[in-house]
Amino acid sequence: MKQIWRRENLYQFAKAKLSDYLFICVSNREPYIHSYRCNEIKCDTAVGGLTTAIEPVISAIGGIWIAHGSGNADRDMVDSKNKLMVPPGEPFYTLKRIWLSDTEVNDYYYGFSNQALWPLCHAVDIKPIFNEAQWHTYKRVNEIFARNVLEEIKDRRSIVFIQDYHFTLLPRLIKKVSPETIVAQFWHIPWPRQKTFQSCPWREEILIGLLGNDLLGFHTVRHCRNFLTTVNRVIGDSKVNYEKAEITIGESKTEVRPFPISVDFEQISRKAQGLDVKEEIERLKRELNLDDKLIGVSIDRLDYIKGIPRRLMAIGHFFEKYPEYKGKMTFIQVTVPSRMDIPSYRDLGEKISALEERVNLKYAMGKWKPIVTMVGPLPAITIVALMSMANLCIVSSLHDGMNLVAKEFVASRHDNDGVLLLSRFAGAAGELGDALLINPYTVDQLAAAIEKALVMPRVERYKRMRRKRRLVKENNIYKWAADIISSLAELT
Ligand code: GDG
Repeated sequence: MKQIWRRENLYQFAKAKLSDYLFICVSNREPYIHSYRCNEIKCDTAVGGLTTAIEPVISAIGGIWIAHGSGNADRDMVDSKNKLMVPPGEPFYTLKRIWLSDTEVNDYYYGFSNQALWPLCHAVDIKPIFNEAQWHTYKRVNEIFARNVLEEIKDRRSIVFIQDYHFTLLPRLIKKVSPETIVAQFWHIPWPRQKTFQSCPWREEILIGLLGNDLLGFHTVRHCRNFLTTVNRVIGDSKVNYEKAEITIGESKTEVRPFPISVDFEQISRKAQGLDVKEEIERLKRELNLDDKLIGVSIDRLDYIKGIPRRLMAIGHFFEKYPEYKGKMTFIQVTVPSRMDIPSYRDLGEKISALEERVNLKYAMGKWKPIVTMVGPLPAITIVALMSMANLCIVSSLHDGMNLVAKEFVASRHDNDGVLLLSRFAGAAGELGDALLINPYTVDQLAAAIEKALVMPRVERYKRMRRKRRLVKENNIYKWAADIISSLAELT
């Protein structure tokens, strides 16, 4: 039996390995966002596992989290240095908020990050837009963050842990001024093939920026390899050692490593067994008229990488091909609107609504309709309830760095039941081979996989789910953080 990482042993481990260092985490999105609602200031926690993984590390070795202050009440909560202590209620670390103008947010976040880098790295239906003005703003915002990070470092021994594609230039900017600082970055999305990346007009600057990192993490070995090959082709004076997964340029060396991100397995599994989840399931079944129905569920941010339109077409196709399920199976689609300032995201929202309407019009019978739509963000308890009550969960991303929903579904199934239909093109497929692996581009195969899931014998469902649960339990979010800390400790 492998060691199971928990909050407590991660805390001890971080303390033992890195306690001489100041730990600075940098991300675009803040772990806590303050907003005015009904004339009161409310605090929301960012969804996803990052905060869960980083907080034990910060609490063990002391540190600061630097992020863009995006809430409309954020400014009213900080001191004169734009800082506040978090989490609210039991504060133990500092959050430093960076202010950006509307133009900066438009060009750096909605522009270069999400209309150039995001589509470039996912390489699916939407093509990147390379806009010179947006690129310049993106550079300026990276410089703003660099100044703020360096202000904190002063001459302290520090580790800077940067999140994601919003900050490709930041590592080099920090290293230039503070070469002894250890800089690491985790890239939460795929890294594309080198040929795809070559279409970026600023590819060299971006790669040189990223090679300011001592350690660069991706979800999968494939993303690491794509990165090594890209650097090998684009940066003439780099030395790429594929065996050691290391890149050297002059004096600087970057280690490239896979760290598959995960979820807090035990917390989700425990939550799923709670009385409140039971009550929430009863409420949902009553309100959505699902009592004797088979249930399918998908939960996604509204993003074109998640393959939602083809999935809805597959639901229609399923009822066409297997009409015996009409009135007996309901598919619940939860979508959380995101990046709605970008035209391709707005178009996607409209396309999805039209498809849902079409499928429902065609197949509805009496009170029953094939697709029930829920618009998020829904409370965490509703998400766990939906996952716990479903016979199957579909993750049909066209391309996805990891996909945490797949792992959360597994963690919530303490009953060992439920079938996961998982896209081969999600990073999670590398670990969760016991899922029904699907090709999200083929609508009829996806429909056939839904039927396969519904007729799968109980023994097989249990066997597959038990194996997946063991895997996610061992490779949980705390192990993700512990593996990164081990690699960082080797650099000290
Ligand atoms: C990026 C990469 C990578 C969703 N709806 C609600 C809700 N959620 C939560 C899910 C899950 C999270 O949001 C979504 O995580 P994903 O991993 O699926 O997707 P991205 O947002 O695209 O994240 C991805 C990830 O970074 C981490 O590295 O896995 O590949 O694209 O936790 O449960 N949570 C609540 N209500 C909702 O309605 N409370």
